[in-house]
This record gives sequence, C-alpha cells and structure tokens, in this order.
Amino acid sequence: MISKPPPAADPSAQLEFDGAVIAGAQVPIELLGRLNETPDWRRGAAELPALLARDGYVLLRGALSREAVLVARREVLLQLAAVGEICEPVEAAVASGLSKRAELHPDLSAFWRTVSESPALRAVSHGLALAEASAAVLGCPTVPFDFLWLRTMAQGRSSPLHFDHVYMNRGSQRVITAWIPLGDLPLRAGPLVVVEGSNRFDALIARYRGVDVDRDGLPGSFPMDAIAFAKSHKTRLLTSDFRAGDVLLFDMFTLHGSCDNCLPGGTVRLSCDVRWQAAEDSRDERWFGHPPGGHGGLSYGGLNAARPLGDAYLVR
Ligand SMILES: O=C(O)CCC(=O)C(=O)O
Ligand SMILES: [Fe+2]
Repeated sequence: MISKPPPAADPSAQLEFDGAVIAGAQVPIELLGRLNETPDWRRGAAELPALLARDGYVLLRGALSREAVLVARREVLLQLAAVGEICEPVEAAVASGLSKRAELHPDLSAFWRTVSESPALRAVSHGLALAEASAAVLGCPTVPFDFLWLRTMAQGRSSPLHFDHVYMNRGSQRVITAWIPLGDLPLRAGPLVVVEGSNRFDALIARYRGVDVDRDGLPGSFPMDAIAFAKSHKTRLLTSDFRAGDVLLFDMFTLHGSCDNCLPGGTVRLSCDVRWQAAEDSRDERWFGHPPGGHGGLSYGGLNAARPLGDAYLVR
C-alpha cells in the first residue's frame, strides 16, 4: 500500500468563485463568468428544453444522489489504488506517481472497461435520476450510450475546446452530454468550461456539422486555447464550482473544454461524461454494444485515461 498525506483540505474554500486557470494562464476576469443556474428546475421541468435551446446547457444542482456519487467516486479510486496509482486514504484522490496497472492488467482496455462499468458508477451515469433529467431536457424518452468517458485528470491538465458533435454524430441528432463531477470540485479542480453563446455561433457550427473525426481523420479539438478563443470571439468562458450530485447537461454544438486541474499535491480531478439520446432515434454504433467498439475499434483502450497514470501524475 502506498501512503502519502493528503493535501490540506479547506472546506470553506470549496464554494468560492476564485478565478480559473486554462492552459497555464489565469482567465482574465472580464472573460470569466458563472454558468446560469436553473433553480427550482424540478418544478419547472417543462422549461428545460427552452433553457437548453437558449444557453446550450442546463446546470442541474443536486439532480443526482450525492451519496451515490460519492460511492461511485470511491469505487473508482479503490480500483486505481489496487494498481498502486492512488494513495490511501483513497477519498483524497492523491496520485502516487507510480503504477502497476500494465503489469497487473496487460489488457489495459479491459481494465478500463471494468473500471468504467463499475456498478456504483453506472448507478449514477445510467440511473433513473439521469434518465428523468435527460428526458426532461430533451423533451422525449431517452436512452444512454453504453460507452462512458471516465476522466482522471492529472494536476496541470485540461481538456481542449471542442464540440462533442464530431465524435458521436452517426446516429441520433438529439443527443446531450451529461458531465458529472465525481466529488466536490472547486474551480481549482479544473471543472468543465462552456463558451458563452457558442450554441448560436452559426457559421462556426456550420463548419463542424457533419464532421466525423474517425471518417475524416481530423482532430476534434480546436487549435486555439479557450482564453484566446474567447478574446477573439468577444465572448466569455462560463464555469462554476460543482458539488457531488450536480450535473451539467449540454448540447452537441455547445463549445466546451475544461479548466486546468490546479489541485495541490498531485490530486486527480475525477469526473465522467455520458451521452443520452432520444430513445426512438438511430444509434451511433461506436458507442453501443458490449463492449462498445469506440474510435477505431479500440473501445475503452482508446481513452487517455486507459493508460497508466504513472509518471504523468508525478507532482512537479
Ligand atoms: O471533463 C473534461 O475534461 C471534458 C469533458 C467533456 O469534454 C465532455 O463532457 O464532453
Ligand atoms: Fe466534450
């Protein structure tokens, strides 16, 4: 067992809107905004499709059971601790900088599939609460993709800007992403960031509509980092701190990425994203099946997170 003291926790700092860092740079304050809240969304569920159309996303606080999310977090971390990548106590999500994953599980794709299909995780990502929320937001009965994108974001890392459309547009066009923080994620943990108004950037959307990263061999993510993009398009980057139980649902043409994980001491940012689509529509074959084929038939092995954490997670 690998032990290292967890970084000092400061619970009072958890809900501060204390600035964000993207690609190593502080987001200028005039470019940074908060995601719109949707208070009382349970009572006004009929409004959700209009809110999705207006903003490109809806932020539903406490839509999932906080307890269930924390159990899922723990189940994932225990499996990472079992391959020596996460220190005890696992809840702190501190990377050891070491890994026995490849040695213990030569089939890395199969290992990541097992972690991604952890029953406690699936209870959150594929459960009734998200079935109801996604149906309310899309305005029709929904089904989830079988494939789940589980993220173990290392210190200093972020996700570049992209539209999800280019990765998953072979079936239904009525698809939404559910981004689920696995734990309490303050801004410095590097949560999701949305480009304000991007769901109405019609010219940009027209350039990406129908692009298929696998068929066209194009990179899905934007070459420009989020700060440069927001400056050049005279818009803002919207984000928020998140609590376990919150979910952010967004459209395939809402431009997004993440802030940098600035948590101290090699703490990993854990989240997952899963797609829900109109139940009656056709399905993108890459993301359904047991296991789903994924990009290039690589299934779960095609994800960055399927690689051992090892050196990438060393504190620098
Ligand atoms: O969590 C991240 O860093 C990126 C997530 C994302 O791109 C998504 O949920 O579609
Ligand atoms: Fe995405």
